[in-house]
Amino acid sequence: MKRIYLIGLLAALVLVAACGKQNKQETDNHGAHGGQSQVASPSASSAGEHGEAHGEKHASETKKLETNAVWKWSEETLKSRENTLITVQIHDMDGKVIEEFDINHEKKLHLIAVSKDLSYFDHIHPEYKGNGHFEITTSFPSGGDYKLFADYIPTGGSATTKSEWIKVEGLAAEQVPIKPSDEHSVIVDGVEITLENNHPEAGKEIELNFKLSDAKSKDPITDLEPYLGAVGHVVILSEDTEQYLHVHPMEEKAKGPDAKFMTTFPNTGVYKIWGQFQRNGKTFISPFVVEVK
Ligand SMILES: [Cu+2]
Repeated sequence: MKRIYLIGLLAALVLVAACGKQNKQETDNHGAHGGQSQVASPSASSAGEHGEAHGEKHASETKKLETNAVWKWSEETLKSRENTLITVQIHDMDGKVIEEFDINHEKKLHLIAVSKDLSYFDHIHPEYKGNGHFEITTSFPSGGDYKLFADYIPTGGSATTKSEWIKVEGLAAEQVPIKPSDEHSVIVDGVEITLENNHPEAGKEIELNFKLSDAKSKDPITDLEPYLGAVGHVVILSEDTEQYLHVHPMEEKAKGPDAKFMTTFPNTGVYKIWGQFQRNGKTFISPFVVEVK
């Protein structure tokens, strides 16, 4: 009697396991059970490890998962050069917490902070605390208005950017005009970076090629290290900070002297481009201002 009971139980367990598998497949195929994060979690994290796949992923995404970000800071009044804890809570449009995020460029969420005149740029990575909650302690160099951008992909959704203005008390830095420059090269940390093909047209896909050479010897740089899993990372903002552009490296494994990225400027106007690269364990930022016609 006991043995029969055990066999029955075993059979039931096997059945349950098989059903579980099938359910998971259905979830993956139809994405109908968005709430079942426990089921979706293993596939989500493994997919994120393959950075190369993410370009294709954008193209094949058809589902629409809308999300929102709620920003909070620990201090009531923020002061320049003083630490503040910034938290970002991501939820869907019904206020339900988003649990799962695709890993994009090695991170679940990228936080970009810029001053209103775009002269200050910071790219940081808040820690994921679970339940759609990210946090990071940071500070701002001077008084003024800053805009924060959270860049993330909710699993089952597409690349999302949410922003918030933040006011910082303290001595303001001198405003720098955002002007397209005739010079297409900058020198940062002994590296000369030239932005080629920088006559972009609105609505047309363009390849942005950063060419890197030693500022003194003019020798091509060929020892770039991966930064966030690729040859570099590029952030682009329109002058009015309304347009945040997603940029995709062409050859992630490139080491220089060329670092190529694809993007499309949506409108005419002035845009600022920040290319971030890494060499000898140190990252450096090359800023450019271009006019899109
Ligand atoms: Cu980032």
